[in-house]
Amino acid sequence: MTARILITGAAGGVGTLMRPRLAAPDRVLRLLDIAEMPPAAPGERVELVTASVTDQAAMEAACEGVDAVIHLGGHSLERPWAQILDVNIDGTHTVLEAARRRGVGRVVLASSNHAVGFHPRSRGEAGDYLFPRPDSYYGVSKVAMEALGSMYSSRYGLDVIAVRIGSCFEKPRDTRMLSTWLSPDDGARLFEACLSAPSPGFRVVWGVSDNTRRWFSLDEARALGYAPEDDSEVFAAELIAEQGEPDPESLAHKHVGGLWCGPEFDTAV
Ligand code: 15L
Repeated sequence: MTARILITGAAGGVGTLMRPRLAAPDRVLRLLDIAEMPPAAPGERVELVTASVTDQAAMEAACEGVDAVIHLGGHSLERPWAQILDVNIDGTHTVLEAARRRGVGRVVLASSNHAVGFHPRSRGEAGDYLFPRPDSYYGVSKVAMEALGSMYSSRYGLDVIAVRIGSCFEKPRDTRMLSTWLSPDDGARLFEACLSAPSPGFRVVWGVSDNTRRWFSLDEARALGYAPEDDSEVFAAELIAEQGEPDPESLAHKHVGGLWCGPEFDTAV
């Protein structure tokens, strides 16, 4: 039987990178977003749904006949509290509740390093299940996402995996991302592991490539079956030539969340 995977926020950065990479002959990707998405290419097995993750009825309809949800939808940067509350926190509740009501057994949640952004880097590698220390309202929403995922797993038996994504872009954009980069191909490998691991229950894993300068543990992700193949080090010489050697005392490198821990992010209201 063909598997059907619902991807929320499919028009966003990570969604766009995952669309071609999660395609498979025996799979239909149901892509949901409020933003416009490129139409299906010839032979591409996708269904496009225009809806908001905050719309309960639309989310239930989108969950119909779905085997798993990858929830990427929501604001991906800092926003005023009301917007974070509505789209990221209430939206995640809406998605999980829709999955539960429609009998979807597995939900993969796009959490973020900003859920634990204020952890000082001086403590060494950030382990799995690090206690929340959000650096922003956005980070608070990722903590809430993990809490909601935990509750839906414990109370209703859903398999829920929260991925604390580092920085998922085509290439690392600065020297911090030499540590936090999740290559798009490794991102797809990690999501595949999240989709196929037998009965994972509730897990929190780091979403990062096997970077030489990695700050995050890969133990729990590997336990799910993730086998990363990429390392940001191939971009190191170029980035360091442009931006200088990373200074552990600088704002960008002092805490897990980098610049998000600085005054620039004090302004959200
Ligand atoms: C995130 O969670 C953001 O969505 C993304 O835009 C990056 O800022 C990333 O974290 C990061 O920390 O590099």
